[in-house]
Amino acid sequence: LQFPDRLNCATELLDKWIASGQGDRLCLQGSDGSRWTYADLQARANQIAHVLHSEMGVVPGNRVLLRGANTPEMVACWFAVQKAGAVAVATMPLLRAKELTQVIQKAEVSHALCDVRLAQELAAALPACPQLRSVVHFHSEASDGLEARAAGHSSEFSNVDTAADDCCLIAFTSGTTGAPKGTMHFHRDVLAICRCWPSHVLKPQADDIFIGSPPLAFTFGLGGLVLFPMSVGASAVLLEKASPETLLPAITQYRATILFTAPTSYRAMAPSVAQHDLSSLRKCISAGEALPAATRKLWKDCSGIELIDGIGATELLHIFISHDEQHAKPGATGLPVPGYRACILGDEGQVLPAGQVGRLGVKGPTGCRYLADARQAGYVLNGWNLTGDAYLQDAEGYFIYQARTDDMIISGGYNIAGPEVESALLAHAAVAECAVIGVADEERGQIVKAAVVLRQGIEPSPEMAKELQDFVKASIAPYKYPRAIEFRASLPRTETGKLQRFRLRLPDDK
Ligand code: 3UK
Repeated sequence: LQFPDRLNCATELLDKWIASGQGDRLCLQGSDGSRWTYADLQARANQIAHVLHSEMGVVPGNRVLLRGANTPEMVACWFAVQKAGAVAVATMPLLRAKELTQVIQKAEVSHALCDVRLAQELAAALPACPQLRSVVHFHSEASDGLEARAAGHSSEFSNVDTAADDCCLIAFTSGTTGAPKGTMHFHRDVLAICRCWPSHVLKPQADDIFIGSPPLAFTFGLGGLVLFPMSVGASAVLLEKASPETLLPAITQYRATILFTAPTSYRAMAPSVAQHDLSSLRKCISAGEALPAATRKLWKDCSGIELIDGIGATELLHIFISHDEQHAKPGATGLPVPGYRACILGDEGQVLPAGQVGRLGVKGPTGCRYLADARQAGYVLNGWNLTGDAYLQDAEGYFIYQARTDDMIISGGYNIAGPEVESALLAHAAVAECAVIGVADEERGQIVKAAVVLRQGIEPSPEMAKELQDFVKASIAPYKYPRAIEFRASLPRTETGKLQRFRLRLPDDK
Protein backbone atom coordinates (compact mmCIF):
# COMPACT_ATOMS: atom_id res chain seq x y z
CA LEU A 1 0.00 0.00 0.00
CA GLN A 2 1.56 3.26 -1.13
CA PHE A 3 0.48 6.67 0.14
CA PRO A 4 1.84 10.15 -0.57
CA ASP A 5 3.76 11.78 2.30
CA ARG A 6 1.11 14.46 2.80
CA LEU A 7 -2.36 13.12 3.23
CA ASN A 8 -5.59 14.09 4.97
CA CYS A 9 -8.19 11.33 5.14
CA ALA A 10 -11.06 13.85 4.86
CA THR A 11 -9.80 14.93 1.43
CA GLU A 12 -9.74 11.35 0.20
CA LEU A 13 -13.01 10.11 1.68
CA LEU A 14 -15.19 13.21 1.51
CA ASP A 15 -13.89 16.14 -0.55
CA LYS A 16 -12.89 14.03 -3.54
CA TRP A 17 -16.56 13.25 -4.34
CA ILE A 18 -17.46 16.92 -4.55
CA ALA A 19 -14.27 17.70 -6.51
CA SER A 20 -15.23 15.08 -9.07
CA GLY A 21 -18.73 16.48 -9.50
CA GLN A 22 -20.56 13.82 -7.48
CA GLY A 23 -21.48 15.94 -4.48
CA ASP A 24 -25.19 15.34 -4.92
CA ARG A 25 -24.88 11.60 -4.27
CA LEU A 26 -26.69 10.45 -1.11
CA CYS A 27 -24.20 9.91 1.74
CA LEU A 28 -26.03 9.55 5.08
CA GLN A 29 -29.57 9.04 6.33
CA GLY A 30 -30.41 9.67 9.98
CA SER A 31 -33.05 8.23 12.32
CA ASP A 32 -34.76 11.66 12.30
CA GLY A 33 -35.55 11.31 8.60
CA SER A 34 -32.67 13.52 7.48
CA ARG A 35 -30.89 12.83 4.17
CA TRP A 36 -27.41 14.23 3.64
CA THR A 37 -25.59 14.29 0.30
CA TYR A 38 -21.80 14.27 0.14
CA ALA A 39 -21.99 18.03 -0.51
CA ASP A 40 -24.18 18.53 2.58
CA LEU A 41 -21.72 16.62 4.73
CA GLN A 42 -18.76 18.55 3.34
CA ALA A 43 -20.43 21.91 3.89
CA ARG A 44 -21.31 21.09 7.50
CA ALA A 45 -17.89 19.56 8.27
CA ASN A 46 -16.24 22.70 6.85
CA GLN A 47 -18.37 24.99 9.01
CA ILE A 48 -17.60 22.92 12.11
CA ALA A 49 -13.89 22.97 11.22
CA HIS A 50 -14.10 26.79 11.29
CA VAL A 51 -15.76 26.63 14.73
CA LEU A 52 -13.00 24.35 15.99
CA HIS A 53 -10.29 26.52 14.53
CA SER A 54 -11.43 30.09 15.04
CA GLU A 55 -13.85 29.87 17.99
CA MET A 56 -12.56 26.98 20.09
CA GLY A 57 -8.86 27.52 19.41
CA VAL A 58 -8.08 24.03 18.14
CA VAL A 59 -4.62 23.73 16.56
CA PRO A 60 -3.27 20.71 14.65
CA GLY A 61 -2.43 17.86 16.98
CA ASN A 62 -5.01 18.81 19.64
CA ARG A 63 -7.15 15.93 20.83
CA VAL A 64 -10.87 16.50 20.42
CA LEU A 65 -13.32 14.32 22.30
CA LEU A 66 -16.38 13.27 20.28
CA ARG A 67 -19.42 12.07 22.09
CA GLY A 68 -22.79 11.18 20.61
CA ALA A 69 -25.06 8.51 19.20
CA ASN A 70 -24.86 7.46 15.53
CA THR A 71 -26.09 10.54 13.65
CA PRO A 72 -25.04 12.45 10.51
CA GLU A 73 -24.06 15.45 12.67
CA MET A 74 -21.63 13.21 14.56
CA VAL A 75 -20.03 12.19 11.26
CA ALA A 76 -19.72 15.87 10.29
CA CYS A 77 -17.92 16.46 13.61
CA TRP A 78 -15.56 13.56 12.91
CA PHE A 79 -14.58 14.95 9.51
CA ALA A 80 -14.31 18.49 10.90
CA VAL A 81 -11.70 17.23 13.38
CA GLN A 82 -9.78 15.62 10.50
CA LYS A 83 -10.00 18.76 8.38
CA ALA A 84 -8.66 20.83 11.27
CA GLY A 85 -5.68 18.47 11.55
CA ALA A 86 -6.70 17.48 15.06
CA VAL A 87 -7.08 14.01 16.60
CA ALA A 88 -10.51 12.48 17.14
CA VAL A 89 -11.07 10.72 20.47
CA ALA A 90 -14.43 9.02 20.12
CA THR A 91 -16.19 7.77 23.25
CA MET A 92 -19.01 5.28 23.71
CA PRO A 93 -22.33 6.96 24.53
CA LEU A 94 -22.84 4.95 27.73
CA LEU A 95 -19.50 5.84 29.36
CA ARG A 96 -19.86 7.31 32.86
CA ALA A 97 -17.97 10.28 34.28
CA LYS A 98 -15.28 8.11 35.85
CA GLU A 99 -14.51 6.35 32.56
CA LEU A 100 -14.63 9.62 30.61
CA THR A 101 -12.13 11.09 33.06
CA GLN A 102 -9.72 8.20 32.37
CA VAL A 103 -10.02 8.72 28.61
CA ILE A 104 -9.66 12.52 28.80
CA GLN A 105 -6.60 12.30 31.03
CA LYS A 106 -4.92 9.50 29.11
CA ALA A 107 -5.50 11.10 25.70
CA GLU A 108 -4.82 14.65 26.97
CA VAL A 109 -8.09 15.85 25.50
CA SER A 110 -8.26 19.66 25.20
CA HIS A 111 -11.57 20.21 23.37
CA ALA A 112 -14.87 18.37 23.06
CA LEU A 113 -17.90 18.20 20.79
CA CYS A 114 -20.69 16.52 22.70
CA ASP A 115 -24.31 15.68 21.88
CA VAL A 116 -26.34 17.85 24.26
CA ARG A 117 -28.32 14.74 25.29
CA LEU A 118 -25.11 13.23 26.66
CA ALA A 119 -23.84 16.42 28.27
CA GLN A 120 -24.40 15.40 31.87
CA GLU A 121 -21.74 12.72 32.31
CA LEU A 122 -19.17 14.87 30.54
CA ALA A 123 -20.00 17.81 32.81
CA ALA A 124 -19.53 15.54 35.81
CA ALA A 125 -16.07 14.59 34.53
CA LEU A 126 -14.89 18.18 33.98
CA PRO A 127 -13.74 19.07 37.53
CA ALA A 128 -11.16 16.28 37.35
CA CYS A 129 -10.06 17.29 33.83
CA PRO A 130 -8.44 20.76 33.85
CA GLN A 131 -6.81 20.07 30.47
CA LEU A 132 -10.22 20.04 28.75
CA ARG A 133 -10.61 23.75 27.92
CA SER A 134 -13.62 24.00 25.65
CA VAL A 135 -16.83 21.98 25.26
CA VAL A 136 -19.43 22.74 22.57
CA HIS A 137 -22.74 20.88 22.35
CA PHE A 138 -24.37 19.70 19.15
CA HIS A 139 -28.01 18.77 18.41
CA SER A 140 -28.61 21.85 20.54
CA GLU A 141 -30.93 24.79 20.05
CA ALA A 142 -28.88 27.05 22.33
CA SER A 143 -27.35 30.19 20.89
CA ASP A 144 -23.88 28.93 21.80
CA GLY A 145 -24.61 25.42 20.49
CA LEU A 146 -22.65 23.99 17.56
CA GLU A 147 -25.48 24.45 15.03
CA ALA A 148 -25.86 28.16 15.79
CA ARG A 149 -22.10 28.70 15.73
CA ALA A 150 -21.60 26.73 12.52
CA ALA A 151 -24.27 28.73 10.72
CA GLY A 152 -22.13 31.84 10.99
CA HIS A 153 -19.21 30.31 9.09
CA SER A 154 -18.28 29.68 5.49
CA SER A 155 -19.04 26.24 4.07
CA GLU A 156 -15.58 26.21 2.51
CA PHE A 157 -12.47 25.24 4.44
CA SER A 158 -8.98 24.45 3.33
CA ASN A 159 -7.96 21.20 5.04
CA VAL A 160 -4.86 21.31 7.23
CA ASP A 161 -1.97 19.78 5.29
CA THR A 162 -1.33 16.76 7.49
CA ALA A 163 1.31 14.07 7.05
CA ALA A 164 0.16 10.57 6.10
CA ASP A 165 1.51 9.38 9.42
CA ASP A 166 0.11 12.11 11.62
CA CYS A 167 -2.15 10.62 14.28
CA CYS A 168 -5.80 11.37 13.48
CA LEU A 169 -7.70 8.99 15.77
CA ILE A 170 -7.23 7.63 19.27
CA ALA A 171 -9.54 4.69 19.84
CA PHE A 172 -9.95 3.05 23.22
CA THR A 173 -10.31 -0.69 23.65
CA SER A 174 -13.37 -1.86 25.53
CA GLY A 175 -11.26 -2.86 28.51
CA THR A 176 -12.68 -6.27 29.31
CA THR A 177 -9.27 -6.99 30.85
CA GLY A 178 -8.08 -4.03 32.90
CA ALA A 179 -8.07 -0.31 32.12
CA PRO A 180 -8.90 0.58 28.51
CA LYS A 181 -5.88 0.98 26.21
CA GLY A 182 -5.71 3.95 23.85
CA THR A 183 -4.61 2.97 20.35
CA MET A 184 -3.28 5.46 17.80
CA HIS A 185 -4.15 5.56 14.14
CA PHE A 186 -2.79 7.71 11.31
CA HIS A 187 -4.46 9.30 8.28
CA ARG A 188 -3.00 6.55 6.11
CA ASP A 189 -4.41 3.83 8.41
CA VAL A 190 -7.92 5.13 7.87
CA LEU A 191 -7.42 4.77 4.11
CA ALA A 192 -5.48 1.50 4.39
CA ILE A 193 -8.39 -0.31 6.04
CA CYS A 194 -10.64 0.82 3.17
CA ARG A 195 -8.29 -0.84 0.67
CA CYS A 196 -7.85 -4.10 2.57
CA TRP A 197 -10.96 -5.90 3.84
CA PRO A 198 -13.61 -4.03 1.78
CA SER A 199 -11.66 -4.36 -1.50
CA HIS A 200 -10.92 -8.04 -1.07
CA VAL A 201 -13.83 -9.43 0.92
CA LEU A 202 -16.85 -7.14 1.10
CA LYS A 203 -16.60 -5.67 -2.42
CA PRO A 204 -19.20 -2.93 -1.92
CA GLN A 205 -20.68 -0.96 -4.82
CA ALA A 206 -21.59 2.70 -5.19
CA ASP A 207 -25.32 1.98 -4.90
CA ASP A 208 -25.03 -0.05 -1.69
CA ILE A 209 -26.91 1.12 1.39
CA PHE A 210 -25.05 0.22 4.60
CA ILE A 211 -26.83 -0.27 7.92
CA GLY A 212 -25.88 -1.70 11.29
CA SER A 213 -25.72 -1.50 15.05
CA PRO A 214 -22.12 -0.74 16.15
CA PRO A 215 -21.56 2.74 17.63
CA LEU A 216 -19.35 5.07 15.57
CA ALA A 217 -17.05 5.28 18.58
CA PHE A 218 -16.30 1.58 18.03
CA THR A 219 -13.99 1.22 15.03
CA PHE A 220 -16.18 -1.65 13.75
CA GLY A 221 -18.96 0.95 13.33
CA LEU A 222 -16.70 3.77 12.10
CA GLY A 223 -15.41 1.54 9.29
CA GLY A 224 -18.65 -0.25 8.47
CA LEU A 225 -21.00 2.73 8.60
CA VAL A 226 -18.78 5.67 7.56
CA LEU A 227 -15.37 4.92 6.05
CA PHE A 228 -16.25 1.91 3.87
CA PRO A 229 -19.44 3.31 2.31
CA MET A 230 -17.76 6.69 1.71
CA SER A 231 -14.66 5.13 0.15
CA VAL A 232 -16.86 3.87 -2.73
CA GLY A 233 -19.36 6.73 -2.86
CA ALA A 234 -22.15 4.65 -1.30
CA SER A 235 -24.50 5.65 1.53
CA ALA A 236 -25.23 4.59 5.11
CA VAL A 237 -28.22 4.61 7.43
CA LEU A 238 -27.32 5.76 10.94
CA LEU A 239 -29.71 4.49 13.61
CA GLU A 240 -29.58 6.21 16.98
CA LYS A 241 -31.01 3.20 18.76
CA ALA A 242 -30.07 0.08 16.89
CA SER A 243 -31.19 -3.18 18.46
CA PRO A 244 -32.35 -6.53 17.10
CA GLU A 245 -35.93 -5.17 17.28
CA THR A 246 -35.24 -1.96 15.35
CA LEU A 247 -32.78 -3.33 12.77
CA LEU A 248 -35.19 -5.58 10.87
CA PRO A 249 -37.89 -2.94 10.19
CA ALA A 250 -35.13 -0.42 9.34
CA ILE A 251 -33.66 -2.76 6.70
CA THR A 252 -37.11 -2.95 5.08
CA GLN A 253 -37.75 0.80 5.37
CA TYR A 254 -34.41 1.93 3.89
CA ARG A 255 -33.98 -1.02 1.48
CA ALA A 256 -30.55 -1.59 3.07
CA THR A 257 -28.16 -3.90 1.22
CA ILE A 258 -25.23 -4.43 3.64
CA LEU A 259 -25.69 -5.20 7.33
CA PHE A 260 -23.03 -4.95 10.07
CA THR A 261 -23.78 -6.37 13.50
CA ALA A 262 -22.59 -8.86 16.12
CA PRO A 263 -23.24 -12.62 16.28
CA THR A 264 -25.71 -12.36 19.19
CA SER A 265 -27.71 -9.81 17.26
CA TYR A 266 -28.08 -12.20 14.28
CA ARG A 267 -29.21 -14.86 16.72
CA ALA A 268 -31.75 -12.57 18.37
CA MET A 269 -33.16 -11.42 15.00
CA ALA A 270 -33.46 -14.88 13.43
CA PRO A 271 -36.90 -15.86 14.83
CA SER A 272 -38.47 -12.61 13.46
CA VAL A 273 -36.87 -12.59 10.00
CA ALA A 274 -39.89 -14.24 8.34
CA GLN A 275 -42.12 -11.31 9.32
CA HIS A 276 -39.96 -8.75 7.48
CA ASP A 277 -39.14 -7.98 3.88
CA LEU A 278 -35.37 -8.34 3.68
CA SER A 279 -35.28 -8.74 -0.10
CA SER A 280 -32.93 -5.73 -0.46
CA LEU A 281 -30.25 -7.34 1.74
CA ARG A 282 -27.18 -8.60 -0.11
CA LYS A 283 -24.42 -9.06 2.47
CA CYS A 284 -24.34 -9.61 6.24
CA ILE A 285 -21.18 -9.14 8.28
CA SER A 286 -20.59 -10.58 11.74
CA ALA A 287 -17.76 -9.31 13.96
CA GLY A 288 -16.94 -8.37 17.53
CA GLU A 289 -17.15 -11.89 18.89
CA ALA A 290 -16.63 -15.41 17.62
CA LEU A 291 -19.41 -16.59 15.32
CA PRO A 292 -20.72 -19.98 16.51
CA ALA A 293 -21.45 -22.47 13.70
CA ALA A 294 -25.02 -22.76 15.02
CA THR A 295 -25.60 -19.03 14.55
CA ARG A 296 -24.17 -19.11 11.02
CA LYS A 297 -26.62 -21.91 10.15
CA LEU A 298 -29.58 -20.23 11.86
CA TRP A 299 -29.08 -17.01 9.86
CA LYS A 300 -28.56 -18.88 6.58
CA ASP A 301 -31.71 -20.92 7.17
CA CYS A 302 -33.93 -17.93 7.93
CA SER A 303 -32.52 -15.32 5.53
CA GLY A 304 -30.80 -17.36 2.85
CA ILE A 305 -27.64 -15.29 3.38
CA GLU A 306 -24.24 -16.76 4.27
CA LEU A 307 -22.68 -14.60 6.99
CA ILE A 308 -19.28 -13.03 6.38
CA ASP A 309 -17.30 -13.47 9.60
CA GLY A 310 -14.31 -11.27 10.36
CA ILE A 311 -12.10 -10.65 13.36
CA GLY A 312 -11.06 -7.08 13.90
CA ALA A 313 -9.60 -5.20 16.84
CA THR A 314 -9.41 -1.62 18.00
CA GLU A 315 -5.60 -1.70 17.84
CA LEU A 316 -5.67 -2.88 14.22
CA LEU A 317 -8.55 -0.52 13.43
CA HIS A 318 -10.62 -3.07 11.50
CA ILE A 319 -10.95 -6.63 10.20
CA PHE A 320 -7.75 -8.59 9.44
CA ILE A 321 -8.92 -12.23 9.18
CA SER A 322 -12.10 -13.01 7.27
CA HIS A 323 -13.64 -14.83 4.31
CA ASP A 324 -16.17 -14.05 1.60
CA GLU A 325 -19.50 -15.87 1.15
CA GLN A 326 -17.93 -18.44 -1.19
CA HIS A 327 -15.23 -19.43 1.31
CA ALA A 328 -17.20 -19.64 4.54
CA LYS A 329 -16.15 -22.54 6.74
CA PRO A 330 -18.37 -23.15 9.80
CA GLY A 331 -16.37 -22.65 12.99
CA ALA A 332 -13.48 -20.84 11.26
CA THR A 333 -12.92 -17.07 11.12
CA GLY A 334 -11.19 -17.32 7.73
CA LEU A 335 -7.85 -16.39 6.17
CA PRO A 336 -5.68 -13.27 6.63
CA VAL A 337 -7.07 -10.36 4.63
CA PRO A 338 -4.63 -9.43 1.81
CA GLY A 339 -2.25 -6.82 3.26
CA TYR A 340 -2.14 -8.61 6.64
CA ARG A 341 -0.19 -11.62 7.86
CA ALA A 342 -1.23 -13.72 10.84
CA CYS A 343 0.45 -16.52 12.78
CA ILE A 344 0.07 -18.63 15.89
CA LEU A 345 2.78 -17.97 18.47
CA GLY A 346 3.94 -20.26 21.26
CA ASP A 347 4.90 -19.20 24.77
CA GLU A 348 8.46 -18.31 23.71
CA GLY A 349 7.28 -16.29 20.72
CA GLN A 350 8.05 -19.09 18.24
CA VAL A 351 5.69 -19.62 15.29
CA LEU A 352 3.68 -22.81 15.86
CA PRO A 353 2.76 -25.31 13.13
CA ALA A 354 -0.80 -26.01 11.96
CA GLY A 355 -3.07 -27.70 14.48
CA GLN A 356 -1.48 -26.23 17.60
CA VAL A 357 -3.25 -23.72 19.82
CA GLY A 358 -1.32 -20.54 20.59
CA ARG A 359 -1.55 -16.78 20.70
CA LEU A 360 -2.74 -15.01 17.57
CA GLY A 361 -0.20 -12.53 16.17
CA VAL A 362 -1.00 -10.08 13.36
CA LYS A 363 1.14 -7.80 11.19
CA GLY A 364 -0.07 -5.36 8.58
CA PRO A 365 -0.41 -1.73 7.58
CA THR A 366 -2.18 -0.89 10.86
CA GLY A 367 -1.63 -1.81 14.49
CA CYS A 368 1.02 -2.02 17.18
CA ARG A 369 0.68 1.54 18.47
CA TYR A 370 -0.57 1.93 22.03
CA LEU A 371 -0.79 5.40 23.54
CA ALA A 372 1.83 5.78 26.28
CA ASP A 373 1.12 2.35 27.70
CA ALA A 374 3.66 0.06 29.32
CA ARG A 375 1.46 -2.82 28.22
CA GLN A 376 2.72 -2.26 24.64
CA ALA A 377 5.59 -4.60 25.54
CA GLY A 378 3.12 -7.36 26.35
CA TYR A 379 0.99 -6.84 23.24
CA VAL A 380 3.64 -6.39 20.56
CA LEU A 381 6.17 -9.19 20.09
CA ASN A 382 8.75 -8.99 17.25
CA GLY A 383 6.40 -6.71 15.33
CA TRP A 384 3.43 -9.06 15.78
CA ASN A 385 0.43 -7.44 17.45
CA LEU A 386 -0.94 -9.94 19.95
CA THR A 387 -4.71 -9.61 20.07
CA GLY A 388 -5.18 -11.57 23.30
CA ASP A 389 -6.88 -14.43 21.47
CA ALA A 390 -6.03 -18.14 21.44
CA TYR A 391 -6.35 -19.51 17.91
CA LEU A 392 -5.21 -22.46 15.81
CA GLN A 393 -4.65 -22.78 12.09
CA ASP A 394 -6.07 -25.83 10.30
CA ALA A 395 -4.38 -27.75 7.47
CA GLU A 396 -5.95 -25.43 4.87
CA GLY A 397 -4.60 -22.35 6.65
CA TYR A 398 -7.95 -21.25 8.07
CA PHE A 399 -7.77 -19.56 11.49
CA ILE A 400 -10.01 -21.17 14.08
CA TYR A 401 -10.93 -19.20 17.17
CA GLN A 402 -10.53 -20.90 20.58
CA ALA A 403 -11.04 -18.29 23.30
CA ARG A 404 -9.69 -15.05 24.70
CA THR A 405 -6.29 -16.07 26.08
CA ASP A 406 -7.43 -15.35 29.64
CA ASP A 407 -10.70 -17.23 29.13
CA MET A 408 -9.09 -20.65 28.47
CA ILE A 409 -10.34 -23.12 31.05
CA ILE A 410 -8.02 -25.72 32.55
CA SER A 411 -9.99 -28.55 34.11
CA GLY A 412 -8.65 -31.88 35.27
CA GLY A 413 -5.54 -31.32 33.12
CA TYR A 414 -7.50 -30.56 29.97
CA ASN A 415 -7.39 -27.21 28.14
CA ILE A 416 -10.96 -26.30 27.30
CA ALA A 417 -12.05 -23.35 25.18
CA GLY A 418 -15.29 -21.91 26.55
CA PRO A 419 -16.59 -20.76 23.14
CA GLU A 420 -16.46 -24.34 21.83
CA VAL A 421 -18.78 -25.42 24.63
CA GLU A 422 -20.96 -22.36 23.96
CA SER A 423 -21.23 -23.37 20.29
CA ALA A 424 -22.34 -26.84 21.30
CA LEU A 425 -24.98 -25.44 23.67
CA LEU A 426 -26.28 -22.95 21.10
CA ALA A 427 -27.15 -25.81 18.77
CA HIS A 428 -29.88 -26.82 21.26
CA ALA A 429 -33.25 -25.30 20.38
CA ALA A 430 -33.98 -24.22 23.97
CA VAL A 431 -30.87 -22.03 24.27
CA ALA A 432 -31.16 -18.33 23.39
CA GLU A 433 -27.73 -17.25 24.65
CA CYS A 434 -25.01 -18.69 26.83
CA ALA A 435 -21.58 -18.02 28.30
CA VAL A 436 -19.12 -20.64 29.48
CA ILE A 437 -16.49 -19.92 32.12
CA GLY A 438 -14.13 -21.82 34.39
CA VAL A 439 -14.84 -21.72 38.12
CA ALA A 440 -12.45 -22.81 40.84
CA ASP A 441 -12.81 -26.42 41.96
CA GLU A 442 -10.74 -28.20 44.61
CA GLU A 443 -10.51 -31.48 42.81
CA ARG A 444 -10.20 -30.49 39.14
CA GLY A 445 -8.58 -27.02 39.47
CA GLN A 446 -11.43 -25.53 37.48
CA ILE A 447 -14.73 -26.87 36.28
CA VAL A 448 -16.69 -25.80 33.22
CA LYS A 449 -19.73 -23.73 34.13
CA ALA A 450 -22.40 -22.49 31.73
CA ALA A 451 -24.65 -19.49 32.25
CA VAL A 452 -27.68 -20.10 30.03
CA VAL A 453 -30.52 -17.85 28.89
CA LEU A 454 -33.41 -20.01 27.69
CA ARG A 455 -35.64 -19.10 24.73
CA GLN A 456 -38.86 -17.33 25.60
CA GLY A 457 -41.48 -19.67 27.05
CA ILE A 458 -39.02 -22.31 28.26
CA GLU A 459 -38.71 -22.67 32.04
CA PRO A 460 -35.45 -23.49 33.86
CA SER A 461 -35.45 -26.87 35.63
CA PRO A 462 -32.99 -29.53 36.80
CA GLU A 463 -34.29 -31.72 33.95
CA MET A 464 -33.45 -29.01 31.41
CA ALA A 465 -29.94 -28.68 32.90
CA LYS A 466 -29.44 -32.45 32.57
CA GLU A 467 -30.76 -32.40 29.02
CA LEU A 468 -28.29 -29.65 28.03
CA GLN A 469 -25.40 -31.51 29.68
CA ASP A 470 -26.23 -34.70 27.81
CA PHE A 471 -26.65 -32.74 24.59
CA VAL A 472 -23.12 -31.29 24.89
CA LYS A 473 -21.61 -34.67 25.80
CA ALA A 474 -23.11 -36.11 22.64
CA SER A 475 -21.66 -33.45 20.33
CA ILE A 476 -18.13 -32.71 21.66
CA ALA A 477 -15.61 -34.57 23.84
CA PRO A 478 -17.52 -35.46 27.02
CA TYR A 479 -14.88 -34.03 29.40
CA LYS A 480 -15.83 -30.55 28.08
CA TYR A 481 -19.45 -30.71 29.25
CA PRO A 482 -20.59 -28.03 31.71
CA ARG A 483 -20.62 -29.62 35.17
CA ALA A 484 -22.46 -26.60 36.49
CA ILE A 485 -25.33 -24.82 34.77
CA GLU A 486 -26.87 -21.57 35.95
CA PHE A 487 -30.03 -20.26 34.28
CA ARG A 488 -30.16 -16.48 33.93
CA ALA A 489 -32.54 -13.90 32.46
CA SER A 490 -29.70 -12.14 30.59
CA LEU A 491 -25.93 -12.03 30.25
CA PRO A 492 -23.57 -9.14 31.04
CA ARG A 493 -22.36 -7.45 27.85
CA THR A 494 -20.27 -4.43 26.93
CA GLU A 495 -21.75 -1.57 24.93
CA THR A 496 -20.22 -3.19 21.86
CA GLY A 497 -22.16 -6.39 22.52
CA LYS A 498 -19.29 -8.48 23.84
CA LEU A 499 -19.89 -11.02 26.57
CA GLN A 500 -18.22 -10.03 29.83
CA ARG A 501 -17.25 -13.49 31.00
CA PHE A 502 -15.13 -12.00 33.79
CA ARG A 503 -18.28 -10.55 35.38
CA LEU A 504 -19.79 -14.01 35.56
CA ARG A 505 -16.77 -15.08 37.59
CA LEU A 506 -17.48 -12.41 40.23
CA PRO A 507 -19.42 -13.86 43.15
CA ASP A 508 -22.32 -11.37 43.28
CA ASP A 509 -23.08 -10.50 39.68
CA LYS A 510 -26.63 -11.30 38.75
C1 3UK B 1 -12.84 -10.43 19.55
C2 3UK B 1 -13.58 -11.81 17.60
C3 3UK B 1 -13.64 -14.08 17.17
C4 3UK B 1 -11.43 -10.93 19.67
C5 3UK B 1 -13.61 -5.05 16.14
C6 3UK B 1 -14.30 -5.64 13.90
O1 3UK B 1 -14.16 -6.33 18.07
C7 3UK B 1 -13.49 -5.45 17.60
O2 3UK B 1 -12.53 -4.76 18.34
P1 3UK B 1 -12.29 -4.85 19.93
O3 3UK B 1 -11.00 -4.15 20.19
O4 3UK B 1 -12.16 -6.39 20.29
C8 3UK B 1 -11.22 -7.23 19.65
C9 3UK B 1 -11.43 -8.66 20.13
O5 3UK B 1 -12.80 -9.05 19.90
N1 3UK B 1 -13.37 -10.62 18.20
C10 3UK B 1 -13.76 -9.64 17.34
N2 3UK B 1 -14.23 -10.19 16.19
C11 3UK B 1 -14.14 -11.54 16.33
N3 3UK B 1 -13.34 -13.07 18.01
N4 3UK B 1 -14.20 -13.91 15.95
C12 3UK B 1 -14.46 -12.67 15.47
N5 3UK B 1 -15.02 -12.50 14.27
O6 3UK B 1 -11.24 -11.37 20.98
C13 3UK B 1 -10.60 -9.66 19.38
O7 3UK B 1 -9.29 -9.74 19.89
O8 3UK B 1 -13.48 -4.36 20.67
C14 3UK B 1 -14.20 -5.95 15.24
C15 3UK B 1 -13.83 -4.45 13.41
C16 3UK B 1 -13.26 -3.54 14.28
C17 3UK B 1 -13.15 -3.85 15.65
N6 3UK B 1 -12.58 -2.94 16.48
